[in-house]
Amino acid sequence: MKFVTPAVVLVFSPLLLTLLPGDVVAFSDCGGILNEKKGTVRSPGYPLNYPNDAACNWTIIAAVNEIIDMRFSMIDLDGNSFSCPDIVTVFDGDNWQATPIMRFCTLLNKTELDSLSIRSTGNKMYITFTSDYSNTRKGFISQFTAQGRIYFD
Ligand SMILES: [Ca+2]
Repeated sequence: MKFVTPAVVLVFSPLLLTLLPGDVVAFSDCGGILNEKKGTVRSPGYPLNYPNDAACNWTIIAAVNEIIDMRFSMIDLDGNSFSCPDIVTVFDGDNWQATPIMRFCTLLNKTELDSLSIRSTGNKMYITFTSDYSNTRKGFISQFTAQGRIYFD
């Protein structure tokens, strides 16, 4: 009996190490409908790397007389100025046919993140995230706030 515990550890720890950054664990936070006044949208698994082959979409719905302000505090995606295998897009509406506000597929530094201004014109915002079959990174995290249409910064 005294050998059971070490045997279990030996069997399972390589499996756990394999799964941690991988495909199975992370999908619980992949998309949804959000109608809170404030909330968070982040890549699946964050702050671990996002999985390959992810396809997530979030719809934020504010009150009729509100707009949505979104601030990203981290964007780190697999991509560069030549190719965008993993991509986040924010749309000014509630589906992918709405006007895109902004699209990301690389690493942004703090100055770049701070300079972003992402606001809907209406009370809905739609965010998509897709990753391809290889190379994952930290992903992204953002906070959204529903605000009255007339406001001062
Ligand atoms: Ca990738």
